[in-house]
Amino acid sequence: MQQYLDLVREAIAHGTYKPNRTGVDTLSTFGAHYEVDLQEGFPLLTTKDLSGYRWNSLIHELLWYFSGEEHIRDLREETKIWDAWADDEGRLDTAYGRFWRRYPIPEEGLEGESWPDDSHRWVNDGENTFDQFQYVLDTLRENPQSRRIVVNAWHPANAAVSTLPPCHYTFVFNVQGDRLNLHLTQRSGDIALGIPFNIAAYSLVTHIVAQRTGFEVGSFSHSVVDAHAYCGEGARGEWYEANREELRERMVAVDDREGYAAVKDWVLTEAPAEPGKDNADHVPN
Ligand code: UFP
Repeated sequence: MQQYLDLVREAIAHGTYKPNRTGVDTLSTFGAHYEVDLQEGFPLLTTKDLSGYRWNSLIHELLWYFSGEEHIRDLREETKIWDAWADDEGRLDTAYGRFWRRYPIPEEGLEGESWPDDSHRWVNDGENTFDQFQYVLDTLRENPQSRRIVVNAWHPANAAVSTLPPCHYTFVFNVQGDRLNLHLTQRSGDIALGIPFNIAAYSLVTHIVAQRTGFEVGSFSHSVVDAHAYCGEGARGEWYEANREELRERMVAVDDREGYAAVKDWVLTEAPAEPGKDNADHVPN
């Protein structure tokens, strides 16, 4: 997928060298955007192995989102991807599905505001929460021209204290003719590790919802506010900074897969990794 390789090139050639909370520095770009026509095929990148356990993890993670659970007690039987973020009882301080299916409604709204109450079909029984996904399915069936078909996983008060607030935090469905499109906004994207999974997961969501609501699948459109490639910590990070110009020249000259592989080999050969800190996995390949 050329758009993905352009994202890699843009970050490595022109990105800002940027330390961050992880301690592994990044080359970062602001405001990446691309669009994929899902009629032309499924965007499962081949630059990263997304088969076997990784594909299964993606499916189980998605099913877990749809379940609306705020804990990983069932999910962790299938995949370990969320284990590090959960407490001993399996609870997470931020879980996407909990917001997709059970977004909190204020106990007391301000005067003049409208909120659905218990008798409303999108409010879950027994708790004051709103099912955004049911709203999406119903609206696509009843009022498909709506421009309000939004799912929001971002809760500002939760995000302010969460150890990992949502990265892919909001998406919008949009119908054009008989095609169903999805636009995802992501605040932060690891180009090498996270983004290939994010592309596949939301393309799958588009397919699932299109099938459930009787639309043809349309496009997946993706905006990433901070799209970054992790480059290294310690000595490797310093090497990146010292060799920015040459790295930029080599990246700009690349126009095919082999070219990318050659730059990666050059980086891994030239850049000293500190013992135990070889982050080759993070180098886009
Ligand atoms: N990240 C992704 N996609 C995801 C996800 C995380 O790329 O779906 F959950 C990456 C982005 C970033 C890190 O490198 O994880 C989260 O760190 P921060 O919260 O500091 O942005």
